[in-house]
Amino acid sequence: MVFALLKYGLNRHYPRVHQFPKPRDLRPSYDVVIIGGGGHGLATAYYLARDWGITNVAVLDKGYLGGGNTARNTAIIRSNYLTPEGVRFYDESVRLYKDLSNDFDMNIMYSERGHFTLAHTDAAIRTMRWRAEVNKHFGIESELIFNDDIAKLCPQLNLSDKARYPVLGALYHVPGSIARHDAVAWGYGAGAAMRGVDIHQRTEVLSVTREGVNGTGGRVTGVLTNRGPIACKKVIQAVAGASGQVAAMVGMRLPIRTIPLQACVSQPLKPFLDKIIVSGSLHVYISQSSRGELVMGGSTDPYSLYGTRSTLDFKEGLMAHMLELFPFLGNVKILRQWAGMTDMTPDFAPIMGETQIENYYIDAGWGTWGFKATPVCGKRNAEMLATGRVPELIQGFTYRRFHDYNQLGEKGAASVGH
Ligand code: PYC
Repeated sequence: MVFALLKYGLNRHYPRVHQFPKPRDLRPSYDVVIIGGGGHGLATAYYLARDWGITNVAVLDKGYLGGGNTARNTAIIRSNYLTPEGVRFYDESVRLYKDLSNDFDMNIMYSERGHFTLAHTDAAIRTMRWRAEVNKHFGIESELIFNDDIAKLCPQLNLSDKARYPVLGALYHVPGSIARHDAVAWGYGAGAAMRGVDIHQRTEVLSVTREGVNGTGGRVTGVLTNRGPIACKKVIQAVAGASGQVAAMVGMRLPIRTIPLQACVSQPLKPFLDKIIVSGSLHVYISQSSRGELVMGGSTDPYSLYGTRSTLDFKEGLMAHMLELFPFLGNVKILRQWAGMTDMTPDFAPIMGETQIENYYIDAGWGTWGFKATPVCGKRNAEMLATGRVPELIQGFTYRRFHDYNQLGEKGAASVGH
């Protein structure tokens, strides 16, 4: 505290200016092109510049910075996964998140809340116990608790045994947190741009140019955009919601289905809920933001679609389930509703790393869990692009697992009903 006061009080450059430099023209060539200016793409650019000194980098986005799923998620951060690969990966992300406000010198409003995944059946209790054991094995604070303890930690929750699906227990994950999602994108974007990375909005990639193409292989030489061609040494795609379409430009067919996920917020209420509550069986998740709004979502829509429209159906179903958990919220009004597009893989784990195209890398398959992976994706993508080696932490997420029957089986850790 004293050190921070001195550091800032005596610093002529404080408060630091977080403005983005003026957009530049497209350069004819870059070392690295990142397709997608959402959290993952911007974080990759940030760590490339900060940790590896690689700044001849372009981030291309067909819309605006952080305007896709980064702006549409419900900002939950956790590492209570089921597989060792998932737990270790998201644990690194949580650790990076905790320092992000300091790294950026900008408040991302990281708030540790504690995260409850409710179990309403014996089968769910078994999965929660399993997750708790895997988590503890990797030093992560998660445990299976029962209703006496739930009532102490979250007295607002309806724990009546007369409920339609009574709560039997919960996986309680202490580090579960929320953060301001836009601030995460701005922090990474500004940090990358201030170090010399070019961020080009409204710049759509129309095709990826390759040489030596034989079937689906070859080597990347550049991209063609709506603003002209760019030559480059390496390309990574990080375009949640459009992963299949962009991968198709290099002849890759991903095992992904794109499905809308809707969410909404209520009018602001006096703070009453300082925990994150999830029930996959009731298709509900909820937290209260620092503005007092209840941030809520349910299950994915029951069909594949490239669309972000909202439906009354979703809202009615979600509210009915919400009231089972919090019956006293009956008069609360909904303020806004929206949707994002989730790229679902068959094993509910992401696809990261190299592809069969030389120098073409992928960051995809983020389903309903992409926001929480933002820092670790940026950090490890940057390492991979800089060194040419796939970091051990993400090797399990290779697309090859679908050829080699090495799927991961992360479905039991999805918060969202499917
Ligand atoms: O995976 O924690 C999660 C989540 C919450 C809402 C959407 N995904």
